[in-house]
Amino acid sequence: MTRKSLKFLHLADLHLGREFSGGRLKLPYEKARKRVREQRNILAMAVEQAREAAVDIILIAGDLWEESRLAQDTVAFVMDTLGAAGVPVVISPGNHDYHAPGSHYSDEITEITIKRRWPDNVFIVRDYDFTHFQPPGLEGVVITGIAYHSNQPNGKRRFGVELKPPEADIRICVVHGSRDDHLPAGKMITMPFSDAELLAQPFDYIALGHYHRGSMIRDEKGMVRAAYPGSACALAVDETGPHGCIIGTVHPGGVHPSEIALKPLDTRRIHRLMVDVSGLQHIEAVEAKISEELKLNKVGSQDMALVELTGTYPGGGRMEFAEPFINESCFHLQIDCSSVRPEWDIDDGGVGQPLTTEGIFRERMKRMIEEALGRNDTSEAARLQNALYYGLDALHNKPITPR
Ligand SMILES: [Mn+2]
Repeated sequence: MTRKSLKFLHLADLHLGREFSGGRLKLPYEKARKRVREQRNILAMAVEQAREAAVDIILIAGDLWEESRLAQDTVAFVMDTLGAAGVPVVISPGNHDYHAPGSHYSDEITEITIKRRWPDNVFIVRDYDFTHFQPPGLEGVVITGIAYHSNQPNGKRRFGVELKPPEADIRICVVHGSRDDHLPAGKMITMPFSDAELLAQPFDYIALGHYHRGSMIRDEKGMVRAAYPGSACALAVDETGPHGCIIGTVHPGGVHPSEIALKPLDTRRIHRLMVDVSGLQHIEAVEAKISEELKLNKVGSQDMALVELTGTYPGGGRMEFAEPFINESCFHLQIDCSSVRPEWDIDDGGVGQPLTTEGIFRERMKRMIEEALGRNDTSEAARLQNALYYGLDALHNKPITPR
């Protein structure tokens, strides 16, 4: 029998065990707990999708969980969920869900901790070198995978040499690694590769994991030969847009772009907006402008948003938003006012001799601020800056608001 195609569901970077509190979104405890359950549900939804789309195989390209932060019951949940998939599931462990003698991809460990072994349909790649196998029931298909043994940077260029998987109609590789020239800021480099290195390999499709933003790599014929689905669940403030898994159909030679798509699974999205408050004079106006921007950017009631305010405002970044405004705008609204400057521009003018009381006051304070900065005394400089603004408010008969 010659196999003409294989339908797959490709998932990566779910990061079960991640706590959602902290970070720039600052989710409070109750909302973070809710996200933890939603995140687990995404795995169940992926398996449900696999069933609905009648895929032949599920490919998990690493960071399914964080070995160092696993909740007691996560492994049993994962075993039950993947065990019920009804099709082979291949896992290539990544840097966060590395396979080691003491980690939960080891049957010896799960036998001790939860008295169970991994289900028969789940194939965990446990070799630290490329290994190849034919999944049972899928004639003509060969899968190649490789495991991480720790959460450490790994600069080895594994795709720098030509790999030699056994002959098959369709050959797939499942791997966690870093695409050159696309490394997000602050991301660890693990098993780096270039597009050219990947495309030179004899795989029809390479299921990638590690980068939390999705992308596809096409060959010169326009066929998709590798892809990152991105994180299955929106985890941090820069993970905007839809998050989920890839469903595709691979043929010998690759995946036609019309036969591969991201299937969103996360029911919430993260939005990041900048709003300029210059010219607004009261908090109600600021709230109205933020509401308008949320609407323009289609922030849904179930979504999360970080709004970064810029520009100038009478009191600077000191703003107190009404509770109903914060609570009712969407699931979670975080407003960062730290970049808003008071409306006094202390850098204006300053040419020649100051002629007015205000001019002398500005010059004197600016000099003191510079001297404080010269001593690297930033807190003194900040205090003097506040004093300058208080003084300017007073000289102009403006209300003095605490900074
Ligand atoms: Mn990773």
